[in-house]
Amino acid sequence: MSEGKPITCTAAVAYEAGKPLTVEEIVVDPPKAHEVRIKVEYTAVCHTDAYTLSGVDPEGAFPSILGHEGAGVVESVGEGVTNVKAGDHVIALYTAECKECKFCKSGKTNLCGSVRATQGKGVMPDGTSRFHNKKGEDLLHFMGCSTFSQYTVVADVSVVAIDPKAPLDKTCLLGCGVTTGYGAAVKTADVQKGDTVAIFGAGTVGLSVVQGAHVRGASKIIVVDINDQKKQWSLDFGATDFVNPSKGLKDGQTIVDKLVEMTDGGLDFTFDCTGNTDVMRSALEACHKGWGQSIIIGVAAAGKEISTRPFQLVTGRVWKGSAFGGIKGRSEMGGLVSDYMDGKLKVDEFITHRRGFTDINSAFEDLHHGDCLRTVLDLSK
Ligand code: NAD
Ligand code: AHE
Ligand code: ZN
Repeated sequence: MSEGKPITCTAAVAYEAGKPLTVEEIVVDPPKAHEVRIKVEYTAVCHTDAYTLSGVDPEGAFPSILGHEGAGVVESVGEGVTNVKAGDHVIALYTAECKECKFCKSGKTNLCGSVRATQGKGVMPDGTSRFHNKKGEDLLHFMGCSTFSQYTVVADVSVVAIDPKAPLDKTCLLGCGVTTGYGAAVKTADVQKGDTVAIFGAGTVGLSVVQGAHVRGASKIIVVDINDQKKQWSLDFGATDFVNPSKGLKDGQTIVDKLVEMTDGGLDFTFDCTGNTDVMRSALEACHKGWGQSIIIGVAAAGKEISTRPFQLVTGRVWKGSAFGGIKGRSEMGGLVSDYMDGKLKVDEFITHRRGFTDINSAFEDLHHGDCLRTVLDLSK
């Protein structure tokens, strides 16, 4: 029995920005009150992990254990934990849900105030870390999840139990990319039948927006991506059109001109899934005058700012953002898992690569290739 004792296991440690992760043995302390220790079975690598490792995340701190798209089995729980128990199959939640704070009670947002401040500093809610390397140095947590370790400790508000019949090597993707894009379409934007939609960036997040817009019966779903390899995937997930702005435009035509022309004045909804602030501007300006809404999902580097002429907003276009697709993890993840199990939500289709955990640096390389949506890592290998 490991309960109550430190566990020595393998983790991938980010010691320095811009450097490969170090795969080494670490020590994971037992969970304290209102904490949960999880045996992570599978994790995928999200673009945001690469963003933070690159050094451009204002909240990025080192040494740390990255990873936030993971699923596993509860090994043990600390005092006072009632929402999960040892043996439960779980998904780690980077957007916590305490159900008690001002945010959770507002009914207006999925953002939760309970642990976000300490999460951003890379520590548990009591201000300390559960991770130590063999030299005895503390290692920071990341996004309240740190799934790049065979064992992790999270706050009880940052974990949800799921149907044990659901395969963890697939449902790990619901920890971020798929949920984020799908939720942005069906919750944040609340796309309705017949709406016109454009998605900039066809990675896992963008293609999940496509999936959500398709499920809602959008009449036009235009994907904009600079990589032609994304065309077939876009169509497979339900896009009606694909535009590559680096070659699909007439002389002097901008991507905004092209989209406005294709939609008789602009789109009902656009989504940025690139993190590029110039793209965000185009996405806003491609919205229909009077009512078009542009949803920012992409994460931009420190120092980057968005801009447009205020006239764009005065004339009725709306700029919004979406974190984790507006989904409340503890209340709504069960529904997404059953939709997946019932064949109503595609998840498997995003897994283009599989690797053993110790090959994690290659998984970061995979992200830079057009043939990769998600690499799933098996923590047992
Ligand atoms: P990804 O790298 O797999 O996909 C990005 C896509 O954008 C690629 O297909 C790329 O070819 C395309 N692209 C790049 N520049 C472009 C341009 N100028 N015009 C059109 N297309 C362009 O990434 P992902 O995992 O799908 O994540 C997308 C973004 O969403 C990232 O910024 C990530 O950090 C962010 N993200 C945000 C949330 C959230 O909750 N807000 C959650 C997950 C990911
Ligand atoms: N640390 C960054 C913010 C990064 C960010 O915006 N993260 C998204 C999730 S990305 C998942 O792949 C998010 O949910 N943000 C809301 C939140 O509370 O973090 C920075 O710029 O400081
Ligand atoms: Zn992510």
